[in-house]
Amino acid sequence: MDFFRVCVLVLAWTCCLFHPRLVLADADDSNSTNSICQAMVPSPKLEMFVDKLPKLRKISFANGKKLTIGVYKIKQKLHRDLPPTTLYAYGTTARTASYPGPTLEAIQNVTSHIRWENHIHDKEHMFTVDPTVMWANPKKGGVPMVVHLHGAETAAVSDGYPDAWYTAFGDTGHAYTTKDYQYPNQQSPTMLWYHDHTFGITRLNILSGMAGLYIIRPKEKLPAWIPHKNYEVTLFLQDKALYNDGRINFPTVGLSLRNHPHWCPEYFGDVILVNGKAWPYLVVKPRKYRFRLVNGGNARVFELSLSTHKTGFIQIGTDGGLLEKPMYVSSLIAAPAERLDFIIDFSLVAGEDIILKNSALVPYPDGDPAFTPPSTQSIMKFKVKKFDKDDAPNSPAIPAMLRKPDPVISLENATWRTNTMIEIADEDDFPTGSLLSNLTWMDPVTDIPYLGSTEIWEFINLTPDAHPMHIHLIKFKVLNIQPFNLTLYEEKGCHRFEHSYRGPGSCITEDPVEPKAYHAGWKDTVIALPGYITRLVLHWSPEYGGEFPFDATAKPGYLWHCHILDHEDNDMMRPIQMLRR
Ligand SMILES: *[C@@H]1O[C@H](CO)[C@@H](O)[C@H](O)[C@H]1NC(C)=O
Ligand SMILES: *[C@@H]1O[C@H](CO)[C@@H](O)[C@H](O)[C@H]1NC(C)=O
Ligand SMILES: *[C@@H]1O[C@H](CO)[C@@H](O)[C@H](O)[C@H]1NC(C)=O
Ligand SMILES: *[C@@H]1O[C@H](CO)[C@@H](O)[C@H](O)[C@H]1NC(C)=O
Ligand SMILES: *[C@@H]1O[C@H](CO)[C@@H](O)[C@H](O)[C@H]1NC(C)=O
Ligand SMILES: [Cu+2]
Repeated sequence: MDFFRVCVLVLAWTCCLFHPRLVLADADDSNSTNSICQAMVPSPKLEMFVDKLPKLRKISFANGKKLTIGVYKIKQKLHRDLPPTTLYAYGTTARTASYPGPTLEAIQNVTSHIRWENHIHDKEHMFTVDPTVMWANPKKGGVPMVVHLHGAETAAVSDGYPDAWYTAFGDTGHAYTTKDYQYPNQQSPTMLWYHDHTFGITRLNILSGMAGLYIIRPKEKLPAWIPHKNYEVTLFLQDKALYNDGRINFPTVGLSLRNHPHWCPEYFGDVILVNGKAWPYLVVKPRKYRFRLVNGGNARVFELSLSTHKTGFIQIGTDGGLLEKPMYVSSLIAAPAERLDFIIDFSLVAGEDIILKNSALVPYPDGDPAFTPPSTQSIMKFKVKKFDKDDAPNSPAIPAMLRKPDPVISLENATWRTNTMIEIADEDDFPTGSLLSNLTWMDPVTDIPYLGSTEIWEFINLTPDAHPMHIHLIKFKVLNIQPFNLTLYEEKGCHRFEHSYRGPGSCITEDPVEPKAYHAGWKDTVIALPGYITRLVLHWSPEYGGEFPFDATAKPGYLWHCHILDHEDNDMMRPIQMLRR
């Protein structure tokens, strides 16, 4: 272990200050009990594209069904040649629990009721908890859990507040009130996802399997241009590192041993799983398919492309629903928790095999090739069938406008909130955490928006990495992004960023520019690039205007945080308390 510690140290010194380098441990070490952060043993070599893409079980809320979903300890095969993997997974029963959990299908404007139960009877988590990172820490042991429906407009008591956790042994967090959650679904049809949000161990719980998809379906029939039924495919992406015996490899040894002996700044796995299988394949007909994708990984950003130039992606939606106009692109970017809704026309590649590839370097965007070994550059394969005279015709052309344009929101009286993102490091320059405006989760609430108000939020990213920022309760749009000189900041420090200020103490050198393509549409999670100010327009109202169908000012309130789970767990998370004017 000392050897790796020294290697990491030397490499970190010789490279840029804050990016620790990856040192691959020897595969012979695969039986060792220590797994070293950012120097994990490579996963076993597994043949790609041998497993079929799993079709996730669907449960519909039609006819007012009330569901009970528990978390259970299960075993599931993640690849043909691997023994079954132990997971904590959601399901209506222990027998049907799966990773990812069942896909829940709600209907727009029809409330869904779910009772979320904890059936994990392990006294200790299957992964190493770092007690120096503040966490739920239940008195009687066990695995605490609490469920957040990501992207949902819902009451705070149903939002999965980090301190509202509970165990199977009766311990609860101080904000716990109920296991019975309600989701009004009064928002545009889109794909959300449910996942764990427990204080300080979200990274462990989601990696262990606690995640699933949730689709809000429209009441009315879909327009004919949207491929549906057999031609709609959901894709849940996650990267994991695995041992030969099928176990998930999560670091037991941290990077900054003095400060956080077990916490790793970013978890990157070298096995890419889709719907719970490593590098699966899907047989498709030579026609259009709609794909609804979420990046459920801890820290890895995916940049998707196809192994052909004959067809590409037609992006039709993002986190919050349909885009106004389709985007014809050859690559798509999804940071943790972001959703993509896109169409691929396979009629242009009948009879061919197409690989869905990943080219993002991580930590995103400048990254390190060592965290992006060849195994992470393939995601899955599409085996496109030849034309058959009995095939139904392809779906009709995609219209130039997908929906009514959004009304323009006036920024006249908007409140500005300026937030910095900083990375803190120990004496050896190993990251020990990241903070929002230099505050921790435990600091008193400072973001107290009025119901119905409009705000402009600025994320000033002073770290070397992109952070996918997630705000609960509402959706937002990106106003603009503005570059500043990060080198100047690192050398001299800058303390004034407000309103594009450019005088002494500022590092801003250029005007704001148009947001990137991946910033388009209604978002609940947004990539804040390093060296940029990312400005958002937030409207603290329900999507359809008027009043929320619940009291949004009620306790315990909401939150915003980085969706790199390893950051979120280590204080890159802040509370929000809504206020009535
Ligand atoms: C690791 O464990 C496996 C199974 O227990 C065993 O066959 C193998 O020899 C071990 N390898 C080393 C390097 O100890
Ligand atoms: C859903 O409910 C909202 C708020 O009551 C309303 O404005 C909207 O028109 C409804 N949509 C549908 C499709 O019923
Ligand atoms: C902004 O505030 C002023 C003063 O209260 C008010 O007259 C004006 O209508 C407001 N503008 C908008 C767009 O709300
Ligand atoms: C952050 O806060 C700490 C005290 O909590 C202070 O020592 C430090 O200088 C602050 N850093 C920045 C960049 O403001
Ligand atoms: C940023 O600041 C550094 C240090 O002062 C300087 O060398 C560099 O030219 C600046 N870069 C830009 C794009 O202005
Ligand atoms: Cu982050």
